[in-house]
Amino acid sequence: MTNDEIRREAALLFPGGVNSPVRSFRSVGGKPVPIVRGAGAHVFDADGQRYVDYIAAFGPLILGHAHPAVVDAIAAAAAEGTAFGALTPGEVELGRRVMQATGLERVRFVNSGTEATMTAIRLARAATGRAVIVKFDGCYHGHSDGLLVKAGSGVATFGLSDSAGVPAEIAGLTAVLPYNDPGALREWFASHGAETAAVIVEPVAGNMGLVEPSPAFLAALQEAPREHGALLIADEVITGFRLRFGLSNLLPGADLVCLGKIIGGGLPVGAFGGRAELMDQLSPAGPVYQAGTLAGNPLVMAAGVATLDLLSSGAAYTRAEELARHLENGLVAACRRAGVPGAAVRSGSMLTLFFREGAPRDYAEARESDTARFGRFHRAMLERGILLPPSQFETWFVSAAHTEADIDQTVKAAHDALAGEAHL
Ligand code: KE4
Repeated sequence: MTNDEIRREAALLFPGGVNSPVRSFRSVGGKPVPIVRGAGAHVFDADGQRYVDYIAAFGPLILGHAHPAVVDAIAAAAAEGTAFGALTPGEVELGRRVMQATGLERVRFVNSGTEATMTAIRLARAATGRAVIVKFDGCYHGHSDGLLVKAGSGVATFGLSDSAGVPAEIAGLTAVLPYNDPGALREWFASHGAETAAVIVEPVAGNMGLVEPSPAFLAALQEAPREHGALLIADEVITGFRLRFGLSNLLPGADLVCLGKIIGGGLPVGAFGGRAELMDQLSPAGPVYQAGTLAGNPLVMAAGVATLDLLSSGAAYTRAEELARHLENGLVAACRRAGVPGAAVRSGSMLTLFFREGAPRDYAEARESDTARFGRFHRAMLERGILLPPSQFETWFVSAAHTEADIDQTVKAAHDALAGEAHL
């Protein structure tokens, strides 16, 4: 099938022609690119076009596509059976590695980041006997009802539904505060601390584009909830095992941590963990129910074990970060030469190029970016064989499989793409 044939048939089968909205390319214009194969840092569409890939499946593929050791591990596991609905050695193998690298006393595997954050919130509500959750504008924690909430009119207000189908009664249990605003967080707790079960936060925000936390914000996150008997949930679905071999270490005081993406090596996964006295409130040890037919699936566990074993030496992080720094510098130079306002924000091997002056401190500032320019840039880069995440508000991922040649090709493409932009 060609790109067009796949798109045509997908449009008849799936709402919006995709199985996850961002893949539709609607926010950048143009048509979604059907990918048929990946190898290392490259992916290939159904028409045979090769791209240097910075989507990386939105984070899991820090080792690149189809790493032989990961593919072999999945194949070997599959040959023994794909699912048992029973305890398996693979869960123990991956669980041990996750706990050794993160220091979490207990962990539970689920099938997505959404399930991880949804259940961590349920656990926090049970542990505190409180109902209210705090999240931050621009952070995304998956699509469970209580997290599809947008900021109200004021600075720190109870949320409004951000999706049809989420009743106001549910949205109203989630407060939405500005990211990187320690004052707003402390003010919230001063007036609503007694009813707040937990705060959930991305230690480095990856869903408004990459926005880094200020030290004062990190401090407030670890002080204010604790002062009021609330829990801190660190959503490390992106940052976990991305910035280093383990957690980001930006929120060491978190009571619960959510993981996903990298720990499944590209297969469907989520996980959450924390102190035993908290986690042991989960069924069947305790009264908080959560379950999943394919939780701890042996193929996912095998892919995760192979991935973490390849990451554990730390060499992949050094390599990926070095290449990402090279890309960051090249993008900044390309914007400067073209006279285009641009800010490259990088944390380890993840980065975002914002078409605005200066790195945004929160979602309001990220939204000031020239998204129309990003759409033109995305299409121009695609024409030059570079596949970027199809939104100004997503994060680019560099893998250990990228090469200097890939980065040079990307930087040259950016120069060419922006040169054509300067007059716009
Ligand atoms: P999933 O349910 O998509 O596995 O994970 C939800 C999630 C939770 N927490 C964070 C910090 C996340 O970034 C995500 C999902 N990330 C998006 C892209 N940034 C997934 C891409 C998509 O929705 O197609």
